[in-house]
Amino acid sequence: MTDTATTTKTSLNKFEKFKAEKDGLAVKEEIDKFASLGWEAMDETDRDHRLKWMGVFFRPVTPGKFMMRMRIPNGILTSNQMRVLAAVVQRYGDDGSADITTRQNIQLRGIRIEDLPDILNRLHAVGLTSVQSGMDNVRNITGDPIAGLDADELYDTQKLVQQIQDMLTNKGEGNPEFTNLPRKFNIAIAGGRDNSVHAEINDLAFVPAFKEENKVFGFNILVGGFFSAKRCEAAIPLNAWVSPEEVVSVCRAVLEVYRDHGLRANRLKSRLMWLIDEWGLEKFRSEIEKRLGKSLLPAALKDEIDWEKRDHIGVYKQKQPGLNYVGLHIPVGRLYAEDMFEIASLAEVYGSGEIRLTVEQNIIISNIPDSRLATFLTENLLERFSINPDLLTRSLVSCTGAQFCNFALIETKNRALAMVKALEAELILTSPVRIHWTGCPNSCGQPQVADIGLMGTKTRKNGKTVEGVDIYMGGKVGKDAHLGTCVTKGIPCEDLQSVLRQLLIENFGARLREVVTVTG
Ligand code: SRM
Ligand code: SF4
Repeated sequence: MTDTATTTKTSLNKFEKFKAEKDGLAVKEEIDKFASLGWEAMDETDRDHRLKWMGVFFRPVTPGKFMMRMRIPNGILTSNQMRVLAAVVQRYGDDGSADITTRQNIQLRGIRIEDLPDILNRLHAVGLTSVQSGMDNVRNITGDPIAGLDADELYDTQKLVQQIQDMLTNKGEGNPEFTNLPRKFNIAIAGGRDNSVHAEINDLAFVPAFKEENKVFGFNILVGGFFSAKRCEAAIPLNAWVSPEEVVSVCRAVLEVYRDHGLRANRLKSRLMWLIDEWGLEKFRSEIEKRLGKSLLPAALKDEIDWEKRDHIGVYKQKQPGLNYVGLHIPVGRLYAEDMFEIASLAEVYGSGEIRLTVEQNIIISNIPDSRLATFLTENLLERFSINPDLLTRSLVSCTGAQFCNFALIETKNRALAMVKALEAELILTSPVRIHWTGCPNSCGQPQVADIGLMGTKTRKNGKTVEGVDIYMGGKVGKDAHLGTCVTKGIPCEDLQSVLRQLLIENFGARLREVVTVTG
């Protein structure tokens, strides 16, 4: 490791200390031991922290029932893989469920430590991995959810995303080169014109851009985007343009610079942007060039993000003649084993077995021939996972919240769903309004990208502390993406419906439904 890491040793925080004592990935070799010991007898640092290097999260809210965060590169998996994930949660009955995450990924719930060896074997057998998906590692790498299907795409991101994941996880086996970053790290690659990955909120993002009068394709690079309780920033241009072939080595170079020089003393100031602040963009850029062993080309004058963001819900023609992809709305991303088996079988019976996930926590089934489409659309599952949901439901996103997350200040997913249903019952809307819920200032539910973002807080009402939200507005996605800001603080959740009703009427063209009074 690094000169910076050595010089900061005097001020190591508890996380840096335990990482220095034993690398998180070391627990990979101890899974059998943990399984026979049981969660209560395990070393607490291994259990509560290091297991996250294997994607396994101790949940203080549900002790003994762990969460497992997968890696699903570009959000694409096979029906066979989905079935294996379904079987994993099925064995936990009512405790078992799965969530599609805001990083195009899947988290499994109810996991028992004694089952881990078997689960990891099963995942391995179908080419799935959960390695390095938590703590100070690179999170699931997002790519265009309709990569390879979209007639209008500029670049098919699938292979690149997989190559980056393979580089940083050693093809899913774990790669100690990148298991001790100063903090988490997010990477995204946009392949279309609508920025479907929210490039601007990633530590490192690649957005399509042409050079030489639209003749040579590549990516402009954005760096330093992140949300945290302390600070939220949109990514800034690095003033660099790379060809697709250079993306993996640039990811490696940026990660090496961050690993070796990122700030480690204060975890609240460890994300990449803090290093960029300290160094200035020029020095940061030149350190990346040193690692690459060559100069970076300046950014293309403009990037190609010039569309409004699509949500992919509904039926769409693919670029392959005669084939369609269909986006199903999964309410707040929550799935149960039966749903997952059903989705897998629909993807096989009607499509090619491919299933895709979106950062809006929904699912796309691809490669459905025209001849099978009408029958597919009559399937019962589409009543629950609609292709044409109501306009608030359609764009609803929610983080995990208090049901499983000990950071949460409020319950989110159930409340979010109940709230949009109540608002839809009283309002007529003309277009979707993107409402994002997040249970605490960590912002996993990305309230800053929403039309209306709701961030959990505690507030006072009638002399009592109650669950409430801070309201964010103005988040813009797609072209000209920018972050929303906090407009109102501390609205008690029990008063929220009327506040949202008013916001929707005043800012989003909603109208009250006529109330018909029946007399006599
Ligand atoms: Fe997150 C921590 C859930 C996307 C910012 N996040 C957590 C933990 C692990 C906290 C914990 O141990 O309980 C949550 C797990 C709860 C659980 O049981 O599910 C958690 N984050 C999630 C997910 C599942 C929300 C969701 O419902 O979709 C998302 C999983 C993504 C994935 O597949 O890897 C998730 N988290 C995000 C995002 C959004 C994104 O990446 O686009 C952010 C903001 C963007 C960013 O990171 O810059 C985000 N999560 C955080 C933070 C604040 C990071 C910071 O620098 O301070 C924390 C707290 C931390 O890391 O210390 C956090
Ligand atoms: Fe948990 Fe807070 Fe993230 Fe929601 S935003 S999942 S409550 S850490």
